Amino acid sequence: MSAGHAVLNAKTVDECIVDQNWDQYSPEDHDTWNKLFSRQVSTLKGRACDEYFESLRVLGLTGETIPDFEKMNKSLRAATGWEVVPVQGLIPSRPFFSMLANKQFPAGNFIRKPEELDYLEEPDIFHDVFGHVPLLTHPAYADYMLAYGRAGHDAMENKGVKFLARLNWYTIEFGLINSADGPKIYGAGIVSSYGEAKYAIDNPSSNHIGFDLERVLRTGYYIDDLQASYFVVDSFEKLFEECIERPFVPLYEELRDKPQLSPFVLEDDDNVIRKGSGEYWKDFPAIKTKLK
Ligand code: HBI
Ligand code: FE
Repeated sequence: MSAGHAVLNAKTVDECIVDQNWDQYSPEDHDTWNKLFSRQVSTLKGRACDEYFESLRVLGLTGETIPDFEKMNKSLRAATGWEVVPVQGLIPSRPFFSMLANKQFPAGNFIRKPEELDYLEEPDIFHDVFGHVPLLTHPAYADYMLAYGRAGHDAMENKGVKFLARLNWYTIEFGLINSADGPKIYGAGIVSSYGEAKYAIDNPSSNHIGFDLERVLRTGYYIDDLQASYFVVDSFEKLFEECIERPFVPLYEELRDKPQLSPFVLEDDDNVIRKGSGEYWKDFPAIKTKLK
């Protein structure tokens, strides 16, 4: 299977969709999926939320072979009406938001090479299907993803994509959720990452901050490193209520002139669940790449 490549010149949803070509995956591809899946399921034990493991069961996802989207979609549609649609890789924001607003999750159809096991530039089928797709079987989380997609077009018309990308980053990609024994992982970027799954929970470096919509919309991030702060929601229902009750467009106007906040610095009104030691990033050069 050829490596993925962004189709950022595509305009319409149809231009982004490809066949999964499940029969073209090589034995090496299936073996890579199997290795990633088995290692990550054991890494997530005790670190990911119960809802995530329940969603793997609902989807019937196992490590044997790369999932066939058509088969997987039967369980996903039955759970929440969502479906996974194969794309070549990252797609432009407009078709991306349109697909989410249509309960379609665009998943890369390629898998990383064995030598890329621990990090790759672009989301592959493991990041998308093991990371993002399972929780789409959870009704409240699926509703949040639908609302996120619907907010996308308004954001594009009102210079709000930067804010929505931060919301995406600190919930869909790197979110934590409270549980009886502390914050647990649900964000796809951590769920699908061997190193970050351990760092986010076990390593005392990072801050765990109670989710607050305005704080998240103003907080920048680095795309190429572990997080200095993670935001913790109480439940997916609460995340949905907090993010969907307030109209976003006026919020973009209100926040546009306020200074960007840093994930490296706690604010006085942060609901600090865990103050990080900062050990991990203490040697960061003073100016790393600009926070997004
Ligand atoms: N394309 N395939 C794919 N997957 C994503 O998660 C994705 C994308 N394009 C745009 C995008 N995410 C983000 O820029 C938006 O969340 C803002
Ligand atoms: Fe992702």
